[in-house]
Amino acid sequence: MSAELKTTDAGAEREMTDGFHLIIDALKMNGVETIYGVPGIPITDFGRMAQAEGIRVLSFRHEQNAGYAASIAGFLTKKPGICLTVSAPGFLNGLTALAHATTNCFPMILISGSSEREIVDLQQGDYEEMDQLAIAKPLCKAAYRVLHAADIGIGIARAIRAAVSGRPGGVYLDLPAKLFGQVMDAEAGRKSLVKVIDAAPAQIPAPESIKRALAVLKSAKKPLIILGKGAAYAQADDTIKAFVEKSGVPFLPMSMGKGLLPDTHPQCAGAARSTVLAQSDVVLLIGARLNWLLSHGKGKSWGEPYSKKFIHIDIEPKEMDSNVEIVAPVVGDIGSCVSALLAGMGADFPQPPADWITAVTSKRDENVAKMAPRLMNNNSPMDYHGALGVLRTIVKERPDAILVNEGANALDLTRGIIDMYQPRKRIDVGTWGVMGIGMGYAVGAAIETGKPVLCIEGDSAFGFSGMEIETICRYNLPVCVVIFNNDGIYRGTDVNKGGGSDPAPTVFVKGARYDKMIEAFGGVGVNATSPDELKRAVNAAMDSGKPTLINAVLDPAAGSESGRIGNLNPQSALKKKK
Ligand SMILES: Cc1ncc(C[n+]2csc(CCOP(=O)(O)OP(=O)(O)O)c2C)c(N)n1
Ligand SMILES: [Mg+2]
Repeated sequence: MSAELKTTDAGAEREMTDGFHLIIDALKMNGVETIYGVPGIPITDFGRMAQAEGIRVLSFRHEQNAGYAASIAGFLTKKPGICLTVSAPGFLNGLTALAHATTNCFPMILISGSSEREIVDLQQGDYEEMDQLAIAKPLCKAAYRVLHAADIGIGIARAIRAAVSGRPGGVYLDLPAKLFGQVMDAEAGRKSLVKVIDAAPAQIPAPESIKRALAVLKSAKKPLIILGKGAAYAQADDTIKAFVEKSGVPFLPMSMGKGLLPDTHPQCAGAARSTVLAQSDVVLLIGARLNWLLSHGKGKSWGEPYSKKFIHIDIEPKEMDSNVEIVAPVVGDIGSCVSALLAGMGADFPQPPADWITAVTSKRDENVAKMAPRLMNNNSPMDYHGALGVLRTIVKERPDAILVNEGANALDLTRGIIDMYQPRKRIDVGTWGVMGIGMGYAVGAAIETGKPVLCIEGDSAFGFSGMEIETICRYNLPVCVVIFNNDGIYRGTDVNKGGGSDPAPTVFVKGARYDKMIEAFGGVGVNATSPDELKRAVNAAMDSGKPTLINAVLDPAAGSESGRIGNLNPQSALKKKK
């Protein structure tokens, strides 16, 4: 613990400490090793001191990216990722990532300095005045403010527990500027710190819920398991694999659930998605919500009017019956629930009917075979399939690398084409389909895992966090960014229908050379015009570990409106005008 001697009014020498050091001590006591943030008043000195005390303090160019790094750190480690921001504008920049963490159920704490309470509350116009606590509250799982140095220990303990227990999420911790300088007796300070014991206690499912779930699964003629990112988060990889394999049931991984079992596993139904969704009769959801990503569990893609039964494993009871009836809710943490299911299966759990397995595997094999020749083209300029064909092989050869992915076509086609082999290796836009996670995730993943990172980025997607390539170079992180440059959002061929000189809203500078950006910071830039060139450049980057940015020149006409979700664009009830 850091403290110093001070002479009190009574003249006696006492060891004293302050808010700065109590926060650092509380974080360290609870295992926080890294802070992601942007410095400024009132947290500049705090960052310096935290670094001096052995916490890794990573400084970004924009708080949103620091926040995304913290959020993915939470997903990858099951410990809250910490983002540190200045008041008002810095806080607001970080808030998007905090809301993103909450929506995606990632544990994260946004710690923000704030201005003088007395002035803020009377709205007297303080430097960066804002009632941050009130603004954060509706956007996160919990929000707290600490006013007294003696409460720092309990405040940080509450924030940590709130972030990781139950369904994880984002927590806001408001630290007014005055708090940092508050002084108190060091011994009392030491005693005020709280080490959080069992921050995310196991939540054991009710035995009858397990029996019910197994009975429903047993009755299935066409069962399906869906693995969501909650299943990946749980770090119950061996139990989940054992359960899925023992059941013999085809499984469908959601985007960030890919790799829990390899996409090449004989039971993987990823390439037969529409068939299994429409035709299954019993669906077991493990850490996957029936939100828009699964068409809310109803409608044409689920084969309606044909109906099916859902078994749902989730830690949040409110998730049950959120969109459709759940006939077998299993509420608890995923590790405990799946262990209980596995134990309850006994030795002679029936395998799914052979005709269902044959139907699923033949559809999958047919789709995989259909795709294969498209992935082998060496066209220049490239199309998505040619570029992804080589990247797919690179990921296969380097299964422990982390894949970051965002864009529209760049996202959907990568997700469909690139097989994953290990859990928590694919990290992407998540529940909101948000652009901007790219470089923040890359930094967070490289720091937290020590593994090489490959980012596959749409040219628009990259732009949201592009300045962080300086951060990547500054910390010399093993990150290779591939930009699928098709000159715009969805594609680069739109024209201004008004006929003026402005380009269409979806179109960017033609023939942009993103590779030159990283050269400004000492990284390696490559312009790749064919799959062969792309392959060479990515392999070199992954071998060297040097920060690299590859401008992959795609045909501007490659890509479709909104990738795979063009159907979500609103259409007028009126006939289209010319
Ligand atoms: C924060 C945010 N702003 C805007 C969007 C809307 N949006 C969806 S995809 C996309 C970019 C798609 O273009 P690109 O990344 O170049 O991928 P492409 O389809 O061209 O491969 C945008 C702007 C979003 N999802 N998130
Ligand atoms: Mg694009």
